[in-house]
Amino acid sequence: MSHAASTALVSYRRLGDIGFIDIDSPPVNALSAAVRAGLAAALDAAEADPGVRALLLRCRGRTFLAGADIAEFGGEIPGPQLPGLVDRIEAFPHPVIAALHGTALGGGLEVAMGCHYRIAAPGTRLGLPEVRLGLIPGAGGTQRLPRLVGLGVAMDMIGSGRPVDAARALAIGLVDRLADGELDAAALAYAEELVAAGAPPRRTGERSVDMGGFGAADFERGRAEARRSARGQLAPLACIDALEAACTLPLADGLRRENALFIDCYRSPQAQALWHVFFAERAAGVVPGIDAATPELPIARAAVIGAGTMGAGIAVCLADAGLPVRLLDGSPQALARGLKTIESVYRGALVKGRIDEATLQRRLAQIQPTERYEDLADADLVVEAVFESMDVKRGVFAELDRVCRQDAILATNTSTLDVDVLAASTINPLRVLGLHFFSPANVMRLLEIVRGAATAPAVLKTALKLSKRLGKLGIVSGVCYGFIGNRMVDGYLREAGALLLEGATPEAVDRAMTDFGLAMGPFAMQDLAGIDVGWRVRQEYPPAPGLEACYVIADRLYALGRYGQKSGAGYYRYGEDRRRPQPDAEVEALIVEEAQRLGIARRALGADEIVERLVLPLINEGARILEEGIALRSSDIDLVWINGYGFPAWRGGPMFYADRLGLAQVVERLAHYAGRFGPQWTPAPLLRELAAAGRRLDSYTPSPRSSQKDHS
Ligand code: T1G
Repeated sequence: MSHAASTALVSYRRLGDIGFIDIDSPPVNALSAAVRAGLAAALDAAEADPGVRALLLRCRGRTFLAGADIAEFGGEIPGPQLPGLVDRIEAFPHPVIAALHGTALGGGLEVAMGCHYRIAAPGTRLGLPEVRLGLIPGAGGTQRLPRLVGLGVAMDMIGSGRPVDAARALAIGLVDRLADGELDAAALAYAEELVAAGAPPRRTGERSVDMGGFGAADFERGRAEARRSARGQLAPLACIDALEAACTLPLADGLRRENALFIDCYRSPQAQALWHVFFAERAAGVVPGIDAATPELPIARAAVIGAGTMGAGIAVCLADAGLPVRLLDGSPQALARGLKTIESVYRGALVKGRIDEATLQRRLAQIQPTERYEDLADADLVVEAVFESMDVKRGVFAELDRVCRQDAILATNTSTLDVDVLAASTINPLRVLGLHFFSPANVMRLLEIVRGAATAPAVLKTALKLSKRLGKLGIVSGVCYGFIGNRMVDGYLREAGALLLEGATPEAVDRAMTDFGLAMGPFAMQDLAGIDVGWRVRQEYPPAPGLEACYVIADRLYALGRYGQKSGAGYYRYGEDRRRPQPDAEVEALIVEEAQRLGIARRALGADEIVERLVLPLINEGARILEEGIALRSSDIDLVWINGYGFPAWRGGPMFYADRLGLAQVVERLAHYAGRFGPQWTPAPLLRELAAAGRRLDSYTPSPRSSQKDHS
């Protein structure tokens, strides 16, 4: 056997006419510098091998190449560059066949598109998700994909970053064949068939783009849509620029244009923020005290208590994960309403083509209503989602103690109440924790998993696995008022209320925050959540002395019955289309009146001050949450705000944003406002400590905490 070449991760060898390049770099064959170097050496060997008639590129392990090595991102990219390697594969004088399984993503799919033929195992997912990392495909993907699948499909795949499955890839011409049976055998047979047929190298780059009737105006429309739906983001616009180049420039010039656009994105803070989010999501599941040896409890049957909006949404989540669900409510009317809500959710999904009629019927059959606690006796997991009152919840848990098996997990969906107090009211607090879903529960990806002082490791591990099974992003929080997300909302909404009295309008504040990148500003958010909900929480947790004024507008709106979208008016007025808030002069007048009554001189406030006054309280409270060990790491706080409160991922979340600003500046600005407005702005001790040491929040790991309930 001659012309073989092998590095630790990549090998080349030939059997008969067929050369094999095998890549084996666990866990996901990321195209690290070492893999690229190995690939370069393998190509050297193959190019020098006179006996090769076709080249088969394969990966070992659970997936084909999952793209560039994101862990290498940040500085200069070392070693052989991927675009050059893809060009060498495309230029190879004999057919090169890519055998795809698991995922072929980003640079991995670009390598496959540099190959001349592609065969995929059924179920393989193929995509160019770079835009989700603040990038564009940088190894020819924006030039070769439209040549293979046409401009329309390429725009959608590159603009959304969404992968397609193998069957769809075959239908759009992205792969040539689906493997029938074992992939290695099918791929080898395909290579031998191509050699026997004398098939030529089929270079994607030599094809032209089927524009499918697209014209220059369509690119402009695409840019306008990207500016609207991805406000402030660079990569979505760069994707369109690169695709336009694929349609207007020869391949070599198109590749140069792509590379220039790629480098612009690569150097942008937005990309760095999204890489942070990528690894933050992977780190979130790592919890002290939980490891491979920690037992996991089986969950085959679930139950939900309370058929209100949250209960119904949670039941849908559990059913969508394949679980039979008992939905309990003491009121037959509420139960009927809950079932109606559930049916309307599934009918909506049917209309949108997300499910078919058979699935709808199956899901509805999975969710069985009951008014009897005894019907929950065989549940492995019970999620309580009743009215937010400690007495009501204690009553429910007492019933669960009576009917449920001792190893059943009892979870509360409370958003503010003390999980430890509730757990202590049961006979076995070890099996109690919080599962705080966000509304609508079947849509929102975030799940705060609230670890009580007594929660057993097995129960916590089971909850973490369950969150993945539900397609949720599970973030572990300790017990305190409002856990991570809602606790931070307090300061944010307090300042929003103060800004109104000082001269801003609800729409100016909301616009400043949406221009900053939030999905929605604080006033539209309160109108969505319900001004009455905020008022009720303030009855249980009154504002700190001296800060009452910050809530005076909200209290006045409540007194007027202006609860927000649900009552047709709140900070805004709402017509038929509840999503279109209309500024309301009545609210403006009310604000001016209250400012006068409180003797507050109103002034013009710029967007920068508005953003600073709202984001700094998030950072400050986030730092307290971190130093108390309520959150395990600052990136968990970022994920809560990105997935639960619409904080822009391309800014990395409030804590990452703080690290980018520099903690010294953050502390200086907080102290500035403390001087102007009072101790509520006092910088958190952790911020001062880290700023003084020149450290970042993401370098801080809180000491393992015992339950601290004294968060005042
Ligand atoms: N680089 C580095 N590490 C990666 C990685 C990558 N591309 N993908 C996964 N990992 C690590 C991950 O951090 C985790 O590590 C472990 O692998 C398992 O991942 C030029 C520039 C492939 C679908 O965006 O979507 O190519 O936590 O837990 O749920 O145009 O990982 O165990 O230490 O996610 O089975 C484009 C990113 C890059 C794909 C598997 N590629 N990866 O999901 O496992 S940009 C991507 C994924 C690019 C070119 C450009 C998923 C997965 P740890 P996991 P999973």
